[in-house]
Amino acid sequence: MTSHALDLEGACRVIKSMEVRGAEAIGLLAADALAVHLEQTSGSLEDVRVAAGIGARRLLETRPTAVTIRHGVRSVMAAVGAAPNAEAARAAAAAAAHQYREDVVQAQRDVVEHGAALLGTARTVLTHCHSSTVGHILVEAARRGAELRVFATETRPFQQGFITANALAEADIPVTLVVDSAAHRVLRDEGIDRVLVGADTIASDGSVYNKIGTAGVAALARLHKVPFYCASSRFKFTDQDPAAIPIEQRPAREIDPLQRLRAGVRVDNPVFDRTPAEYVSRIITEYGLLRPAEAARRCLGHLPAIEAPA
Ligand code: RUB
Repeated sequence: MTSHALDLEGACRVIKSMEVRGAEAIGLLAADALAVHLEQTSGSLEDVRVAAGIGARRLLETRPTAVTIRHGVRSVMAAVGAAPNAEAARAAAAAAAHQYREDVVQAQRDVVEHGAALLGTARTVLTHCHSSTVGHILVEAARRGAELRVFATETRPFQQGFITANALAEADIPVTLVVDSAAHRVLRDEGIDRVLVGADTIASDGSVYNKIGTAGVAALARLHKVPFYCASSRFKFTDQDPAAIPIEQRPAREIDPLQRLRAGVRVDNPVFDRTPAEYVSRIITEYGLLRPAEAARRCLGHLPAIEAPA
């Protein structure tokens, strides 16, 4: 599937359904989809701006925790806001989406470089969920000769651990899939020397919002004195008040697809959690390995100040 082929509603649908998932991918798709939507919007500059505002809101609603959608959408909105006429606004939106993609891809390359160097020659790693950033780090480290052994948690309820496990197997990296509740045993018994996860959002205090269960793995890593690393480019950082970062709730059927529960049983399905900064040894950024608060300061300092979408 090429993201460029999608209209706004199609993009919202595949992001919401998680056909396209992972913070980086959904931010890129959101920026592209908004630009394509504006290319298809005729009329005055005011018409383009109104369409941009409505489209931005639709995209932001799809997966509220991931700040990458906000960054992608804001890049396009800023370009539209600065344009003198409708035609220029449409062209600027397309250019901004393209630039956003280039910047995100380059930043991830740099993160991967630092991450692969961190892993060195031989490491046993535990990871949670599926992060494209972590996946690329592991593959690159192996390509450079690291004799990796990876444990991947299943990641209930959506089971993104299967994506991680299959991708690593495809790259000939020895990988073992475990259920989430095995994290304690694995950290205690399997000689894990690094935990490595991705991020959906990182707050200015350095706390990491990532797939539900990440905070538990981090607490267990602390218990077992295993360093816990998060791999993230600047495009995951936000200066929003941490208390205001929404945690996405997804439908109960993702936990109970066979509908075995009786009426009256409540299901709580928050799909991200917050790992406190003190549980995070270092964040692997494009600027190197940094302590969480320093990573936030550096990364936020390199993000353009862009007005929030209307
Ligand atoms: C995915 C998830 C990933 C981050 C980072 O959650 O939590 O760890 O998004 O991924 P979901 P990436 O499956 O609900 O989207 O490194 O690819 O940006």
